[in-house]
Amino acid sequence: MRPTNASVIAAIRQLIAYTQLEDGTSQSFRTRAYEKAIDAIAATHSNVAEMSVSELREIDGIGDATARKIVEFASNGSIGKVERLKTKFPPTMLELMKIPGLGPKTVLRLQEHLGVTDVAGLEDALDKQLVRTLPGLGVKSEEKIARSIQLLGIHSDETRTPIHDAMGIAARVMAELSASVDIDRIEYAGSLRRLSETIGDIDILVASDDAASVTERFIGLPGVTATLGSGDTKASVVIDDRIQVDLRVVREENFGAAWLYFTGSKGHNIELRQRSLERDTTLNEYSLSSVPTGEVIAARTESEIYSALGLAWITPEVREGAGEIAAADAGALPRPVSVEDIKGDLHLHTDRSGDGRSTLEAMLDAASARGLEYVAITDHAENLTMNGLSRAEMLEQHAEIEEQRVRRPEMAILAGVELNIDAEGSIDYDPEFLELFDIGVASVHSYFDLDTTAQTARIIAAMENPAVTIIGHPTGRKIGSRPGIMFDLDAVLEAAVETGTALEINSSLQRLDLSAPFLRRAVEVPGVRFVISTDSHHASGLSNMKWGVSLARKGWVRPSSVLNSLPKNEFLAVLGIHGTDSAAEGVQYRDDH
Ligand code: DGT
Ligand code: CA
Ligand code: CA
Ligand code: ZN
Repeated sequence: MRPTNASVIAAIRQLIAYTQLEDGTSQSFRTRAYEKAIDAIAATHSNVAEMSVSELREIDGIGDATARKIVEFASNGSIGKVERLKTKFPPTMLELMKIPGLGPKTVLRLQEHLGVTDVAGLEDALDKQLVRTLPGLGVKSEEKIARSIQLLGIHSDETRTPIHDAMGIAARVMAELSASVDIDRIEYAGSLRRLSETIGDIDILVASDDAASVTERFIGLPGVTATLGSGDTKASVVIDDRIQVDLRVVREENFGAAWLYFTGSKGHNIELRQRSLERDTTLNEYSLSSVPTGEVIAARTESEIYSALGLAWITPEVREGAGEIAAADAGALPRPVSVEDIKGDLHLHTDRSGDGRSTLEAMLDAASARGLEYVAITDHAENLTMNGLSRAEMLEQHAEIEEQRVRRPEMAILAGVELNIDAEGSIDYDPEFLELFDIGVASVHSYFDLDTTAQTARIIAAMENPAVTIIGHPTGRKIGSRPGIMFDLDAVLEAAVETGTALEINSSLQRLDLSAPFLRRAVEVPGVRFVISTDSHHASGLSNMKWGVSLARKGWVRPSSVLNSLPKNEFLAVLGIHGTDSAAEGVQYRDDH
């Protein structure tokens, strides 16, 4: 079977990492060409693995060298150059490059001078204070690297995968399996369904009457690099040398019981089983049955099982064995936020931002298609290196937004901005210019290394600025690659209430920021308001709203505390913006009081 575009992209990403090591820099002409090719493949609807070199070269963004590598990968399942470089640079060196502060140059020096090629070796070298002896490195960089390793929770035996990567692999495996064999239903379970930040293994559940065919196809899927075990109704494989995927096949009438069991968590399961025994019933992966008669009481859906246990269905994100069953029993679990609750998206970039990929028009089309009543266009402000917009560009955009308001009278289009919080908590532009915006999202994009006191102070200072409505991705963390800033959450929450600043729940699976543990603390503080935003850099990004909503559920966030669940007019009123339905008069959203 031909590899999918996702597998081709994964192969090119690996090629990029090895090329960076070969070139000793992350910014070479060659790696830029590969990156452009990835963008091009991501944008095409055809399967690039089925194309010839000349067909590939016709795609804008794919050059001759990359085209040849794609064809090579499509026919051999590997790229010769990567295989050669693997003998020179062990794959564990790629793990090292993910540590903040370790670029290809430093990783090469570690190998050359200290023989360090993996995280365990690096930790050892840090302990012996050897890293500071390398050219270009000192005590400070040594401390920074040690701190990154600690904060990221990277260990030499770390085998967990960031949810963003695991979700992509799960989606690919599920699509490929559904396409190759007849199944009644397919869903993911386990930590992935609970929206854990990192995933140990992916659990997939299939309903089918022909389990043997399903498991047989499963172990033969493209991307399978090892089979760990297989039987008639279950199998485990490794995908892309990277993550284990467990498959279970059940009959449709048992699907609910199996889905409940394999979603876990273990703690939740144990408490549920306890509760079921108290009712003279027994719960396992097949059904909930009566102890005295053995008769099946519920098995087909999760709801039927919860209901038989005297509970309303519990959303998977909160199934952590952390008090959710007692809360559900007492009717104290919040109603889970749903995508339908969300009426607007308040963090969107257009291609005016250096890292934005779609036009204003395309972003608004995507918002309309999703039925949104309002949006905020929040391109990067000028202080962000490379990606920010000058004042002149902002003014040009405001004119463009005016035109769109006339063409889309039903949608409130806010002229917003994503401001950069500097080390002291100041933001871009000046107060007069900032008055030209309807809404401001202020985010941390720099100075990740300040101490907790300084981080707390800069966030609070930003909240006190009248131009700031929302704090974007408050910690700035990227799961698995950047720890994010540390601040005093209680102080920040108090300031959020006092200043009426909303906290963003960023929907990107790489961020999931604020995190669920922080959200659970934030919901305890009366008056804290949230917004769930996608932070889209492409029109396709608006569909990530489902992850932000899922994160809000995991944080026990009530829909009523989510600002962008309000209908348009109420939302505009809360912001103190004069909404008007008459676009012809020229819409003025800004508050002039
Ligand atoms: P992971 O893979 O480490 O990210 O976390 P999970 O929760 O996906 O764990 P996994 O894959 O070992 O098992 C999937 C689910 O199956 C787990 O959440 C609950 C259920 N399960 C597995 N083993 C047991 C067990 O020994 N007892 C109970 N009650 N449930 C189990
Ligand atoms: Ca799992
Ligand atoms: Ca598993
Ligand atoms: Zn942004």
